Amino acid sequence: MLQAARRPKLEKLWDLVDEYLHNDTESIMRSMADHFEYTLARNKWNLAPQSLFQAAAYSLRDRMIEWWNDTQEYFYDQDSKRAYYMSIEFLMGRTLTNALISTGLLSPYYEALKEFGENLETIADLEHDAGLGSGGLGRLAACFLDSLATLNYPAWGYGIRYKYGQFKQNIVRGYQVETPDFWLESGNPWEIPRQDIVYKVGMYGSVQYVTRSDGSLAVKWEPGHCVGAVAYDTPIPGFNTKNTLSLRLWSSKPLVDMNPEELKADPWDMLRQNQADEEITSVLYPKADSDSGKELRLKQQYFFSCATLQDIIRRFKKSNRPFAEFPDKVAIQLNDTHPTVSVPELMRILVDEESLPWDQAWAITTKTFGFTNHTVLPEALEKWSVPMFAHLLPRHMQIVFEINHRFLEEVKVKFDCSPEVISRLSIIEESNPQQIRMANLAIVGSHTVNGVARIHSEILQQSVFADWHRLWPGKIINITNGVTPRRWLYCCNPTLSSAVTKQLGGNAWVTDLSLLKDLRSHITQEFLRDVREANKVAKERLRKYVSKLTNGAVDLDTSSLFDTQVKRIHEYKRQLMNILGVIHRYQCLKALTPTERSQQVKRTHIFAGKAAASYQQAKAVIKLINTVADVVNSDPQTKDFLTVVFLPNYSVSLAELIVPATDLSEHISTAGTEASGTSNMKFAMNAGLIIGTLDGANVEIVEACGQENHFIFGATAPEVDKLRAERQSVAIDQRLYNVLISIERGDFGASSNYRWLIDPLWQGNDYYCVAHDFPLYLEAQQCVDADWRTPDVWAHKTVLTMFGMGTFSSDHSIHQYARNIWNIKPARMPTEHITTV
Ligand code: NBG
Repeated sequence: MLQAARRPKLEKLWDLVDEYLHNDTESIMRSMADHFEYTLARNKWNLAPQSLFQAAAYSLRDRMIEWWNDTQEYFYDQDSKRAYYMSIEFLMGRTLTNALISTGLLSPYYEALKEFGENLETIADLEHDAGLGSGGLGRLAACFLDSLATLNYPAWGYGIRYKYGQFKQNIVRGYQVETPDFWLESGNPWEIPRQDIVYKVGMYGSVQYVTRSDGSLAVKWEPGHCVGAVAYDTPIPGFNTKNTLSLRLWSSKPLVDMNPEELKADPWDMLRQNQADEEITSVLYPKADSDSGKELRLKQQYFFSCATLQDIIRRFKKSNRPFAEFPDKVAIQLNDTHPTVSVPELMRILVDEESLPWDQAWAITTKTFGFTNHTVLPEALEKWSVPMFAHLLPRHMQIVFEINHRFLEEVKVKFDCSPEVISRLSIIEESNPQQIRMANLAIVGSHTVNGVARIHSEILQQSVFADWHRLWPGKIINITNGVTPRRWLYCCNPTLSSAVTKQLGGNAWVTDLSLLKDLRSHITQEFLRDVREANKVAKERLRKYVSKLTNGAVDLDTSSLFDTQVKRIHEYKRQLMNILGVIHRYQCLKALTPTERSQQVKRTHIFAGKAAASYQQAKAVIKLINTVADVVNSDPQTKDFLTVVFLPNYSVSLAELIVPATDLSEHISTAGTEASGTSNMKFAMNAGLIIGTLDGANVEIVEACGQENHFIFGATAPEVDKLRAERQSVAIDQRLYNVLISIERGDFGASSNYRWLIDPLWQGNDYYCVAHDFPLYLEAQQCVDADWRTPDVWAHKTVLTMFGMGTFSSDHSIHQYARNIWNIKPARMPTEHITTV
């Protein structure tokens, strides 16, 4: 608790505060009862399970706050350099079980809830997922926070507190229907609103030139409008350490006093303006199909960048250091291009507000930022139109032009670049209207750029960012993604975790996953049995979930092979190829005699994932999967051998259920398109096998676990390039032909539903190489069936896979970021208060 030396006043108060809360069952029950009565204002007559969840969460939050305050003070005392992870998405999922396990308080809470007549699992299920992200990028940010805390690095996460997270997906007659996800409906007990931490964020207005006291000329931005950014903090506990970090999310609010001229306006206009201010942080990825939608997205990016930088600078200034030392104390990571407007914002603060000369400000800026690229898809490389940017952020526009001008001058002098190269390197694209290329700005403004898997970083170096790689060799590096083994093995698969702990004689592997490799050389029969048992338990859990979801209509056969593809629905991920393969299997089954059929491998094909609301092709895939499921599951000839399910509303907590129950997971993107993928790591860590292409992190996973243990197929990235360059039209394989004809015929409802999917294949307009890879995919699936028929072979492969996953922990990735990009060191607080799990 706060050190005596820094307790200026209220000695009495500190004496009282200095007592830590107790962690025995009875004290926890007492804390919960207090919250029940005083925080939730409930009485014993209305003890709803939801309030029990909240009381548990509040009481646990109290305990985390103690360690969290200590941690912040410890970092301050250590004068540690801190890393700041800026991300527009944090896909946190649920918190309760994870936080209990990290803090070592699982058993007293389990007992406490039992005393109250409830089961911890049931209570944990009541928590609403925090779905402030759409996929891998946001979930990676959440895994990284867990690792940063666990490894005791001084770090903060910064993002946006959206009122509505990623939409809720409903399936109506097979179609995806989106409804808003009001995740805060029952409140969010984990967050602490900091109404006292509010920053002013300016927008619009004009740029003035003013004379400083020394006679020099300064530029001053006079914003036309200001909004407030309020901090909401969530404690992030580390596993088996007291260190507890902060995720600070910003929420927008009106700042009437800051906009005095608006005070005179009509009160109704003012109200509308206030609502518009609040809307800045309403929803994740507002629709960008109109100019106002685009402006709102840019506003969100600037809003959170501006508030975050003010916060970081305020903290830095407490140490009374000169700005030259800023990069010695601050490392900021730009998670993809969304926070890139931070580069001109830091320049504006340093030059306009702190009066630093441009060159010094630029040196500070570029030593501070690192930039991670998460995709090679051209549509995801963000651009903003210059007129829109200049209207919203006039001063930043000037700064971006100046950065670009100086950069291009330097390039021309130092390097002999052709005009084409110069125009590709330019931050400004000379289109009509001109566009700002945010990736170029991020590269110029950062000292290091990284890709997220080896093949992805190579593609960045050799193609997407090839000019930059020639310009600054060594600047683009690779740090392969990872996932946290706490959530993705220890918590979500307790049976398998216990088996590993038993094998290794302790749970040190939870924070050092590389220990798994020691088990590779002596696989025991007992362990193989344990792995099978864990898989059975997980499958049974999923069976119950699906049965409840479908009101008993779908009862999964847990002895069947569970083949899973769960991720965002996108053409490049090729869920289409998967479902076409399922139709082929269905056709094969139909053609067999009952005796032959009974000898086939029984399979359950599981799909889940959301399609972006305006993405027609992806939505058509969802409709096709659901219709195939209806047909296949109700066909008396096949239903005992083949089941297809689409689980609606894919989320972190649904993944926690699906991952441990999966035998085979599909990562079948067209080679060269998936930057990394992280669910591949989750499945493999849970002893699942992979059917996949040599894309993203699959390449490294199969290298680590043995390619012979997985089912790798399809064109490689260079082959895909060649296919595309030569515009080779691939002949349609007979099996694919039969499948397409069946869809055309209306076997799965009106074929007009699937025009988006089928016509390009008939026309040979097959950018994602589905027709090329389809026969190879079917062959790989045949190999899967063959291995599944010999359970011993299968079991060995699963175990070898799991034991090969040591380097795919996010801990491993975070150590590399800390060493190779941020230059930060762990700062672990003394551990006397840890209760072990
Ligand atoms: C995604 C990639 C994935 C990758 C995650 C995390 C975006 C923009 N990119 O392949 O598609 O695993 O980022 O790096 O969401």
